[in-house]
This record gives sequence, C-alpha cells and structure tokens, in this order.
Amino acid sequence: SYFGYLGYLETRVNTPYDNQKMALPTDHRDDPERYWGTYRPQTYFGLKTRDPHSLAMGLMWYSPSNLGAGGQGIRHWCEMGDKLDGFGWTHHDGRSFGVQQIDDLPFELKTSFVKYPSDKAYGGDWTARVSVRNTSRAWDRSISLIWYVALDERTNGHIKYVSDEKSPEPGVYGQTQGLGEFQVRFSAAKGRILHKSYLSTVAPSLGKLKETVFSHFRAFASKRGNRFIGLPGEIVSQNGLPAANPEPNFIAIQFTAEVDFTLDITYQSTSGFALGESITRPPTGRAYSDSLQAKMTAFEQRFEQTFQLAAKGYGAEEVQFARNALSNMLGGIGYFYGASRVQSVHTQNPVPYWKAPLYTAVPSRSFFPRGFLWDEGFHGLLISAWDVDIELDIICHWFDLLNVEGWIPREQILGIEALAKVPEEFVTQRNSNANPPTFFLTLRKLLTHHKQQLAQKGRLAALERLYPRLQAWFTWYNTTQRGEVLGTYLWRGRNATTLRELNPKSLSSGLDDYPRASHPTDLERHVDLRCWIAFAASVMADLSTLLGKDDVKYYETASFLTDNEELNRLHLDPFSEHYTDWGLHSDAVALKHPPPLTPQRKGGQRMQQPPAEMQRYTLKPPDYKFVNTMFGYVSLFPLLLEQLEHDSPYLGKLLHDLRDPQLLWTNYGLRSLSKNSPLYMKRNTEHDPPYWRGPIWININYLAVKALRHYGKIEGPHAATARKIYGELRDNLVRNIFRQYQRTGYLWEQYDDTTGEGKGCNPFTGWTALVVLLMAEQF
Ligand code: 6A9
Repeated sequence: SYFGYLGYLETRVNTPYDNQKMALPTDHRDDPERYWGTYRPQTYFGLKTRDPHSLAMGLMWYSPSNLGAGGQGIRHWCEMGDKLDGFGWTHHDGRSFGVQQIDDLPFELKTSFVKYPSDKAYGGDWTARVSVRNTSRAWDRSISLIWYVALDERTNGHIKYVSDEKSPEPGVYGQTQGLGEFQVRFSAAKGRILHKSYLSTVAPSLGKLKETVFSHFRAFASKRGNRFIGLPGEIVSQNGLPAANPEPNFIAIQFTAEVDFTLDITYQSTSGFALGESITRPPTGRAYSDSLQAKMTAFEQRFEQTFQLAAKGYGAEEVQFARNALSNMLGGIGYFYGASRVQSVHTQNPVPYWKAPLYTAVPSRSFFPRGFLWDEGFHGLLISAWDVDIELDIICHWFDLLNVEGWIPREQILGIEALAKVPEEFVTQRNSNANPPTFFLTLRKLLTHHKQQLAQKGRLAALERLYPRLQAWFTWYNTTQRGEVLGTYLWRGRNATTLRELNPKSLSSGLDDYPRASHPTDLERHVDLRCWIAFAASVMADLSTLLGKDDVKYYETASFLTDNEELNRLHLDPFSEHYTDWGLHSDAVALKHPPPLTPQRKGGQRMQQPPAEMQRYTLKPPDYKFVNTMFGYVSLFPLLLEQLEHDSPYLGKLLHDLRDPQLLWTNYGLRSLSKNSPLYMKRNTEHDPPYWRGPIWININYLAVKALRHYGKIEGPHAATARKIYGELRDNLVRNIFRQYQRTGYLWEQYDDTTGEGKGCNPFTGWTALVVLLMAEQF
C-alpha cells in the first residue's frame, strides 16, 4: 500500500548497507596491539579500549590556588577556553606509546604511556605517567592530579577502590566483560604527596565526570593544620537516600602534591593466569623511563626513515615540528560509539541512525573532537604514509556507516561525550547532502604509493570487501547529486529562501560560505562537485583494475567527466577564462538593517525598538550565468584534481592568475577567494565572519602543491611555470605554518591571508598536519 511504501522509504535512511560489517567486531582478541589507546581525543589525557562499552580512564588536574566557582580551573576536556599555553603529542605511534606536553603555566605537564603486550590476550598492560614541573620559581607550589576510572552505563562489569588503610596494594580493582580482571595502581615516582583522597560513587553519565568530582569536593585539614580540598570517599547514596544501584561506576583518586611531582599509573590485566603463576606489574619509576626512552628513540628513527626530513636538510626544530604534527594526527585518533541523528525527506522528524563504532582521527581535539567525512580523507593521506593498516581500519569503520541508499553522514556525533560538545542545530544530518568524497584521495594514494603493501597481509581482501560499498557510495554521488543537464552536478542543502545570508552557504561542499550563485536553484552547476565525481570515477576505475573486475563503466564515466571540451562547455566562463559555477546570480547583493518600522507611540512616549537583524537586499535582479566574479578555490578544481590537459591554455591561465598577488597569491599560501571578488572577506550574516572568503586553508593548498608537481613533470608549455610555482608555494606554506607553530605552539584551522597568522580554532591538527607531506614531498 501507499502507506507501507512510505514506511519503507522512511526506514531506508537508517538501514545499513548490509549486515556484513567491514570493521571486524573489535574485542581484545582481534587486535590486542590496538585494543588500548588514547582513543578519547576530546580529553587532555584519556584512555579506553576499542570496545563499544569500554571502561574509560583519564586525568583531571587543577592548581588549588586557582580553583574557581563551578569547577573553574579543573582541566579535563580540551577546551580553548582553558587558554593553555600549548598542548599536544610530541610522540605517538598510533599503537604502542605516546608522549604529550601540556603547558599550563606556571606548570608544565608531561603525560605519557607505554603499552606492554602480554600473551594472555586481554589487550596487555600499560603504564601511564603524569609529571608536573614548575617552570617558574613563582608561588604556585602544589598541584592536584585526579585519575579516574569510569564505566559507561552499558559497560558490563564493576570497579572498586581499595584504600591505603585496607591493603598494602591500594588501587582500583575491577572486572569487565571486555577486559577481564584488572588492577589500576599508583605510585609517586618523584616528589611529595601532601594529601590523598578519593571518591567512589555513581556518576550520572560519562558526560558529567568533572561536575561529579566538583560537586563532591570537601575541605580537609591536615594534622599540621594545612587545609586541602579533597574528595570524601565512598558516596553511594543519591540525594541522601541509599542509591538504587549502590555499585560505583566512577572512582576518582586525587593526589595533591608538591611540584615537581611525577605520578605513575599502572594498568595490569590479571585474567588468564594460573593459580600461583606470578603476575609482574608493568614498570614504574626508572624502568618505565627506560622503556619510554627506547620507544621515543625508535619512533624518531622510524619518522626519519618514513619522511626523510633531516636528509632533505631540515633543521632539528623543523623536524621536531613535523614529528609533533604527525603525533597529533595519530594521538587524535578516537574510538567513538553511538548513533547519529539523521533526517530524510521521507521521515517526519529526525530518526536515530544505527549504533556503530567509529575509529577515526578528528580535525580538532578542542573544538570538533569527532569524525568529519571529507576531513578524514585528507587525514588518511598522512596516516597511510605512517601506517597503512591503521588507515585501512579507519576506512573500514567509515564504510560501515554507509546506509542502504549509499550515503554516509557528513559529521559523526557519536556517544554522550561527543554530543555534549555540539550545539543542537548542528546535530541532525540530512541524507540529501553530500560532502566531498575525499576517501578517493586516500585510496588513490594507497594505489599509487602503497601497492606492494596492499598486496600483503590480507589487505587486498579488505579492499575486495570494500569494493561493493565504494560502488554504492559512488553511485549515490553520481545519481543524487546530478544537475538538470547531463554531466552537471550540484551540492544540495543550500537555503533558497533565507534573507539572512549574503550568499546562502553550501556546508555540504565543505567550503561552507564560499560564494556560489547568489540565488540557489535546482538548475545551478557546481564545478568542484563535477571534478570530485570525475575523480572518484577514475579511482574506481583503477581499483576495479587492481581487483581484476571488469567495470569498464568507471573508465567510461571518468573519461566522459574529465573530457576537457565538455568541462569547458559547461564551466569555462568565456570572459574571465576561469572555471566557475553557473546559476542564478547577481553580484549586487548587500546586508543591511531593514528600515525601522513606523515608530509606535504609547501614551505619547516613543517606543525604543531594537534594530532588526540585517537582511540581504538584492540591488540588481539575478540572471542565469557563470558566477565569474568569484575566482578562488572552486575555480581551481580542474587543476587541483589534475583533470586539465597538460597543454590546455586554461591551465596556463590558471597558473598565471593563482600566482598573482592581487588575486590568490600570498606569501603564506593561496587565499581561498580572490581579493578582487565582491565577496572577498565579507561577512555572511552579521554574526558569521568570513570563513572560506579569503583565509588560507591547508587541505586545498596541499592539493594545489600536489597538482603543481604533477604538471611540472609533464613536459609541455606549462611545465616550467608549474615547477617554479610548486617550489614557491611549498616554501611559503611550510615556512609560515612552522613560524606560526613556533609563535603559538599550535597548528591552526586556517591562516590569515595578509599576516599569515593562525586563525579559527586551535589546535587544529587535522588536514593542517599535511604540512608533513609537503615537507617530505610525498604526494
Ligand atoms: C560547529 C561548534 C564548541 C568547517 O573541520 C571540520 C569542518 C570542515 O569539514 C569544514 O570543511 N569545519 C569546515 O568548513 C568545522 C565544522 C565545525 C562545525 C560544528 C560547532 C562547536 O562549538
């Protein structure tokens, strides 16, 4: 029946592609080496396992003299508002260890961990270390470190604190389904503990751990009369009444210590041992320092082998900077679990996607600590250079999020911790909206640079299993994103009715406020999307060859979509000789405050009215044409994705114009929108500053450098120019990103096109970390 059919359409949006999962169900038995990890990138230092309902551990700290109302001053989740002087991984191999430095002046914290595999197959043991140093002789002499162990509401297991009074081996003892039995113990490797206390309680959720700690603080006095803020011990009641479930799910141990101070935390699995068999505790103190040092040295050697930066002549500081960039990419990898909220035209309201795990890197630990579809394809370029298997596993997890329609949601907000960071209006993902299919960039890189590796260790089998999903994904783009005219495509999700925006955003393109046709219609064509789909088709063609399929259709689609005559007919504006979008457009638009309504009088008094929000006024009616005044990243796509013929005169024109400082060229990289564009650095609403309307973004610059190298290698009329610009652009980017890092301690989301300064959110070690590949010239 009709209604039955509607029901069917409704459930398509949240029906998985099939029941054959790509990512192996992870428990400790599948990949013990990657079971434990720093998979909670939204925390400064947090560990968990790749298990949907993992036990979670982590660090909070504060300076007692700096503790403010409402828990102000307690550090836990990475927040830009904490205004730390810097934080990030200096070493991290994505598998076995990591070292992070956190500057919270006057304190400098180092957090590190090393994993110790065991033959008992529960993911092994580890030691973590938090050491605090006071970098000034200033008054602040003590610090409070809190280490916690938490179960989420679905973890099957229990935890218990055994105090110093009760046992010579105090610590957290527990058992969960995913871990078996374990012990977490503490030792001060250096310094003096002034006060120690703990809390064992029922926390309302993993999203409220800091609040739980804070609301339980009490004042304590030592025998000598010193006062300390501490935790009250066992609190198993709720609101003074005995708790319904008196089993604690949250244990926090606080050490208030004199700085300098070093705390070692050991996690030891105690399952699988025979009675009487000796269980060795993971190393602490000196032994831990030694094993950490060995890991660091091996990491630095492997880094040089992989990227050869010292061999290329980079100095020690530059090499260290690049190592930090890679470490932050790997240390930013998280393991999330939950369901997105999605909406289709066939559903009345948003509905939950299915619950699934996602192993993924994140663009920014402080601001967007979650997976983003097109960011991840860029991340994959760097991650695969380091560890092909980590990247394949990331890809497999993402493709498990493919629905039966062939769609993958753009932004992945999975689980309580992730959701807590996202404003309500950004949560729902719509299945009409795409995002650039950048996993094809990663796949192309794997196919060109890692072919031999792909042929080993069952990796081809993973690609085999991936193939039908890639086909479905490709088909989704190639059908749902089509335009009216054959060979044209348009990003969905632009708001055609709003008066608030100067130029309605296209979030799905990834280039958010980059100006398109001023008046969105179904007839418009977006040149970047056409290029992405052409690119996807050509990678599908390569992949089908590698896997011995006979899918000529991808070759045909790729050659149809990369045909330069067709491209020129649909997207080359004959006046500017630039590649542009086409649509209903007027340059004469402006944001203005609407004229005030006739003032109302009330009892003879004039009522003061707040000025109404700015609105867009179209001063000259739009007409269908090439959007040829918006020269910028979008116009570069035929170059960026290497689709222009090497001897095309329009390649020459693009090279000339992108090198022009009046247009896109700066000493810090290519700006996103030409200085002579009417929307250059214009706000989109009174509240939205320009984002992709001038600032320099590293993902697109990476593609530009890669493409310049490509064209520089094909002898012909433009090769020499391409080579020259390649060198200049690469130098400018590397020099500026490095300089800003030296100045601020961070990589940034974007860079100012007039000063080169880092802008937007920080740290942003997503695609900005591609600077490592720029330095290494690995494209
Ligand atoms: C905002 C605010 C605590 C915007 O890097 C992720 C994406 C890119 O994919 C996209 O191309 N960024 C770029 O234009 C950041 C998007 C953040 C949206 C969520 C919520 C959080 O407040």
